[in-house]
Amino acid sequence: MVRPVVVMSVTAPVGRAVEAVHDRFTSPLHSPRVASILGITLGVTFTLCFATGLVTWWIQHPPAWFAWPARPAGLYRITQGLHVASGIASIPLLLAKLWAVYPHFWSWPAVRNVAHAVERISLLPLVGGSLFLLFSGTANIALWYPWNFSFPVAHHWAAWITMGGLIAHIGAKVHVAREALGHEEPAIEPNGPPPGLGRRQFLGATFGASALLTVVTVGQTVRPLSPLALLAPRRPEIGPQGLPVNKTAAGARVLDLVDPATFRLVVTDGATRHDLTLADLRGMTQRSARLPIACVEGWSATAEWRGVAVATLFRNLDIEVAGIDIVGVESLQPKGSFRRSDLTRSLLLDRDTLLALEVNGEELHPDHGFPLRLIAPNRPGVLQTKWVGELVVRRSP
Ligand code: HEM
Ligand code: HEM
Ligand SMILES: Nc1nc2c(c(=O)[nH]1)N[C@H]1C(S)=C(S)[C@@H](COP(=O)(O)O)O[C@H]1N2
Ligand SMILES: [Mo]
Repeated sequence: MVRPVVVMSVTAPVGRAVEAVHDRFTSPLHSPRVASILGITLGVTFTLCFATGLVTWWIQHPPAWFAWPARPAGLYRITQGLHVASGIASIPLLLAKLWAVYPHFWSWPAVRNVAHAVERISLLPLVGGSLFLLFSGTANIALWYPWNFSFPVAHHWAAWITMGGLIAHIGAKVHVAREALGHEEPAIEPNGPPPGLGRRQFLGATFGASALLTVVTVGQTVRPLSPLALLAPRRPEIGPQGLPVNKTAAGARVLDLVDPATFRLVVTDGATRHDLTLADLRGMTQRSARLPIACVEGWSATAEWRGVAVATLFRNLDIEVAGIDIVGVESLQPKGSFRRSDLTRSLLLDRDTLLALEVNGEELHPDHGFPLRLIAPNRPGVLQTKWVGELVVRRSP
């Protein structure tokens, strides 16, 4: 079994210093077994985070081969809920893991050979990347942006770099982990139990902290646990019309731009343009759908939406759906990165892709997008455009 190097003191002052450092690391918490158990758990939560994170990235920046279905309607709320929950659960695991292995950072010689150098260098993206992901993700869902780079872009690239480092790390450590887990380490040290926390208590406290953090945040998306969501920035039932608000009408500077008397929904298809009043929209067949808003920040809430299905609208306007590539949805909001979204073909054909006029039996509150908002199944909240003013049909050439 590979244990931290035991240094025999030969030359007095240096030897004593190294020996003193080593003595402080005899705690069972710094054993390969603890490092392996925490490492494997982190391996599971990080893989889950990476997979679900890529889903959210690809939905918003679809590569040619990627097609996200419109059904099941609540799938994205589960993938993104899992992303944020497994990320939050990783925080105590990572801190405990770093605590368990920090004596290795002091191990000597710092580099033994080329393979060892590569192994040590790969710790930089692994540890740096992990800390960055958990910090940036947590700050983002707490609506705190202490940086001036694009969060999704930085978080996305950090995820690839971290996972690269993780694969290299697993390659370097799998034999140590196998050996460390292959047999039970003696609970009692030969010199009597060491002072301080035992291995079981340490792991128990770490997993307990992880579970507790999960319980006090996951209520942001698991409705029955919402009363416990003390640390969640949003609770699914709190907000106008019983729904949280991401951006208010005042914050988006649309209050003065929305006048129901002069409102027109503009639909353009090539050279053809239609201008529809609210009365026109209310005169069309209305449809109700129970659909969630599933914010990328991990909260979600279901509501009963009512309005005109985009498919119905297009039928009424004689817009041929065949041949449409994408429909651009533009908000009246003058600026902001979430003021527009794209409707893919699978959403276009779905009967529950609505331009909603009402939510939970009432006219939309200004903060929920009055007079008209998009709501569609299996979609990140950032794409559920509020204060819709224009639909732009784009056909492949
Ligand atoms: C985000 C995930 C992880 C991070 C940040 C992480 C970090 C670290 C660091 C910094 C070290 C000490 C440096 C060294 O010994 O080279 C280490 C050691 C170790 N890790 Fe990980 N690790 C992670 C995942 C894993 C996984 C998935 C495994 C399972 C194979 C694992 C198994 C180990 C083992 C066996 C050691 C050596 C412990 C010892 O010799 O005392 N780690 N880890
Ligand atoms: C506390 C931990 C974490 C939180 C709270 C968190 C939060 C988030 C949020 C809110 C997004 C959506 C951003 C957007 O679409 O606007 C996101 C995306 C993403 N996350 Fe995380 N994350 C965490 C940890 C991780 C970890 C550990 C990984 C990878 C191992 C990861 C990989 C990704 C990826 C690849 C994306 C897609 C890129 C993006 O849209 O930003 N995340 N994360
Ligand atoms: N025009 C516009 N639409 C928008 C946003 C925005 O900032 N501007 N925010 C989006 C985000 S991030 C979410 S989660 C949902 C939230 O909808 P709600 O505020 O009605 O709950 O609206 C989306 N629609
Ligand atoms: Mo959102």
